[in-house]
Amino acid sequence: MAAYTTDQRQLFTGSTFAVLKPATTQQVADVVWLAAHHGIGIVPQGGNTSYCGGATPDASGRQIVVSLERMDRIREIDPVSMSISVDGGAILKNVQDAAAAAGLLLPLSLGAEGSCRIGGNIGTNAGGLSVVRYGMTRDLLLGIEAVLADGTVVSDMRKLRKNNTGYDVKQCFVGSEGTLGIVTGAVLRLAPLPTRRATAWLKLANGAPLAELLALVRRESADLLTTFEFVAARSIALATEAMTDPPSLPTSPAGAILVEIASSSRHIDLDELMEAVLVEAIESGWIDDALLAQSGSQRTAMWRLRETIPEGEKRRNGSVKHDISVPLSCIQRFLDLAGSQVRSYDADLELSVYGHVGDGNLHYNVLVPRDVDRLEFTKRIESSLSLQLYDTAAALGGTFSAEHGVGRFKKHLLERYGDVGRIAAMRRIKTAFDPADIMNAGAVVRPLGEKSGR
Ligand code: 2HG
Ligand code: ZN
Repeated sequence: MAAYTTDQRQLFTGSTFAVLKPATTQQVADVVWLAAHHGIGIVPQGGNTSYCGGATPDASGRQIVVSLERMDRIREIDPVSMSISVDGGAILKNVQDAAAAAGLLLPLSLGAEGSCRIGGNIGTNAGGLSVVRYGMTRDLLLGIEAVLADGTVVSDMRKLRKNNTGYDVKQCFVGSEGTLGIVTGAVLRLAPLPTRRATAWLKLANGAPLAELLALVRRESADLLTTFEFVAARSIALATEAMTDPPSLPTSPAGAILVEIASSSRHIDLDELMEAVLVEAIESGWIDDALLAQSGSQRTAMWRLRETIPEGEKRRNGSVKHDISVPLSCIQRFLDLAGSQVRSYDADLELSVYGHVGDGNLHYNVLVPRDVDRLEFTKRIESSLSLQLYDTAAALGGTFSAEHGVGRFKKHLLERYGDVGRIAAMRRIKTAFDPADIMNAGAVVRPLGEKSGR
C-alpha cells in the first residue's frame, strides 16, 4: 500500500483499507455510487505526485483510494481539430508522445511528466516549463468527463474552442484536486509541433532586472519564447553535484537564465534570431555572457541541469518549498525582501531559488541543513519563516501556491491568505457538488458547516 499512502515528498503516510483500480468510467461511477451509499470517503489518485499532499489519504483509515492507473488510454487524436482525447489516468508523457507521433504538441511539460496523470494535472491546474507561451492546464482543456460524488457522469468530451452555453462546468474541476469529483477523461488542445528550437544559457550580470530581460527576449524573439527559467547559483551547484556528467555552463553569483524559443515554421532561422536577442541582452548590460546550444545534446544537457535541481535538493537533505508567484513587476522586490527576511531569520540558512520567472513563479526553497531532522526542520520553518515569505508575496499581490496546488498541506494557507468572499464561494461549490463531503475530504477547502481546524 505504501506507494498509495505516502505523499510524493515523503512528508506523511496516511492509511487506507482499500485501493480500487477501476478500468472504465462506468466502474468509477459504480464505485462512487457504492461509496456514497455507505458514506465512505474517496481519495482520487493519479500519479500521486502532488507536492501538497493532495492525492494521499489521511491517517483516519476511513478513506479508500480510487486509482486511475488502469484508465490510461489515448482515446482519439484529431489532427485537424488539433485535439487529443484521453482517459483521466493517461500518463502525461504518453499523451505528449501520442501527440508528437501525429505531428502535434501537447504543450504541457513538467518534471513529473513520466508519472503524473492527466486527471491530476487538471485537478492541480499543473503549470511547468512552457506556460509563458501556452498557459496552464486550464488553458488547454477543451472537454471533460467526470464522475460526481453521487455517481452521476458528466460527459462533455467535445473538442470545441467555442461553446458559450452556460456555466463552464469543466473548469470547476480545474484546481479542485479531487474534491468535487473524479476526472475520468479529458479533451486537450494541441499546438503545431515545433520543428526548430534555439536554446541558450544566459549568465546574469549582477543586479540584472529579470522582468525587463524577459520583456526584451519576448519582444525581440517575436514572442516565440517557450521557456524563461531562472536558476540561482546555489541551485546550479546542487544540480551539478547530483549529475554524473554535468555540463559546464556560464554562470555567476547572480545565477543564470535558461531561454528557449521554438517555432513550427522551417522558414525562420531561430539561431540567427536568438543570436540577435543575445547581442541585445549583452548590450543592455543585463547578461555578461551566453551559450547558445550548438547541438541536441548540448540543449538536453542544459535542460537536464535545470530539471535535476529538485533531485539535487533531495540528495542534500531536502528543502522547504515555497512555490510563490508575484506579478512580474514585483519579482525583484520579492527577491530583495525575501532575501533579507531569510538572513534576519537565520543567517546560516541556504536557499535554492529557481523557477518559471516567465510566469512570475519562483521556487523559493530553503535547504534543510545536512545534519538536522528534515521533518522537524520543515515543521519549524513552515510555522515561522514560511509565513513571513508568504506575507511578503501576498503584500505584493502574489500567492503562496503558483502551480503546486493546495492539497492537505496548504489548506491553512488558503484560509489565511484567501479572499473571504472567494473562500465562501469555494465552500458553496464544494457543498453543492459533494453535500456528504466524501470526495477527498480534508483537502483544499472546508465544506459549509465544518469548523476550521479539522
Ligand atoms: C519544478 O519547477 C517543479 O522543477 C518542482 O515545480 C519545484 O521542487 C520544487 O520546488
Ligand atoms: Zn515548477
